[in-house]
Amino acid sequence: MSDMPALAATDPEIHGLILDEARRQHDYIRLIPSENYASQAVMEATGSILNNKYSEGYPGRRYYEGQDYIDRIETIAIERAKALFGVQHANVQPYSGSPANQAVYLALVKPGETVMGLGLPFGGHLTHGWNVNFSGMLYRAVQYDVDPSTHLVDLDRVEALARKERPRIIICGGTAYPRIWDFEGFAQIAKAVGAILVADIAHIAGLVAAGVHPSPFPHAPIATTTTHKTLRGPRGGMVLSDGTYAKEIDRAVFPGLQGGPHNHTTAAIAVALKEAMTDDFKRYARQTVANAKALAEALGERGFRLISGGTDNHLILIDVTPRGINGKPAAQALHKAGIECNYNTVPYDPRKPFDPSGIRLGTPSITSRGMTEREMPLIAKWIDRAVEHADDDAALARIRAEVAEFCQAFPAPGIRI
Ligand code: DSN
Repeated sequence: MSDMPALAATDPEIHGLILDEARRQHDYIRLIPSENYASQAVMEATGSILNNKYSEGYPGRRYYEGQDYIDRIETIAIERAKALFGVQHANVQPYSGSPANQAVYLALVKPGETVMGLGLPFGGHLTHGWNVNFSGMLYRAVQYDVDPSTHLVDLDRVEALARKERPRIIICGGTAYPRIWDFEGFAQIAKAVGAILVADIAHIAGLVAAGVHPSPFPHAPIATTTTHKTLRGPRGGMVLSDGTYAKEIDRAVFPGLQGGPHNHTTAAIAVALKEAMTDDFKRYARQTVANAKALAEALGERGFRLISGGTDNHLILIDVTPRGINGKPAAQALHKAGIECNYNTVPYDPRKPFDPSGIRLGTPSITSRGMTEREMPLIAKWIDRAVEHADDDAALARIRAEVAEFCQAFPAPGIRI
């Protein structure tokens, strides 16, 4: 991070803030499950001269000249995505996960038609039909939930809702659901009601690519994803499909929704997909899940209330209210202690999203730094101490110092301090 001489000369203020953020990312235990550390190779592609080129259209069908190398880059990204996820069609142009979902809606659903997804308070995403999002405004959104006692998606409840509401699409996937998605079960329901199944695998794409979480394919004809979470690429999105709706999806991304693709991001996605094909990445994905399980177990032993009782993937959702604290002050105390997470609603939360009952933790970033099950009890101990001493700034500062010292032993990919 120190070798940015032009930036330092042109804009020392921004340069300094980037260095500060690099230091922060290095010295914190980063547990936000949607974040990661992209590799230096991904960062170099992201920061490359590809930023300078406009390329509206698709490889071989562009509206601007000078696409010889861009076409090759986008074709490589597409082919790698197809190979890694075992699909017939991939669109690598969506700017992120929300635009990827938006493109699928635009391709398949007419305004006013019914869409069905997991409600935001139960771990779904805004774009799965939540009322303040385009998906809940332009479409008739119906939302399934999780079982009130197990906090698991109950396919009987999903099926009953689907039979009653007859949605055009059913979305499965979420942002705060710590368990395995039964894509096959969802596909049976979608088939029974004549709906198209769309799997949103933004959080778990890296786990799916590595075979650590079941694949939505061949059960779902379409999956959307971001590229920067467990997949560890640049900030971007993809729509993957069996090809049935390839034309509609491509038209929806461009020209339906977006203009020129971000070619620097496309190249970085290609690099991340190449990295994701390696045995190293498979080990990384397995370790991410092993770490989440070990951290969940250690937190459970310390009396934390884990939603659904644990985790099958990279994330952990905790109701902290039995500890006499709400999610927001707990997350703020953890931040003061050098541990970064986000506050989050828990299923059937009586509290509001801006000050909910829970916190959400995840292991993609710490696993990228080489942490293993060995380190999880210590991290759980710090979390426990920080929540216990949430009002004691001196105690939090002591943890913060211990955490910063600990982090020095685990190099963060893409960050040279
Ligand atoms: N919902 C965000 C997250 O999971 O953090 C991503 O859109």
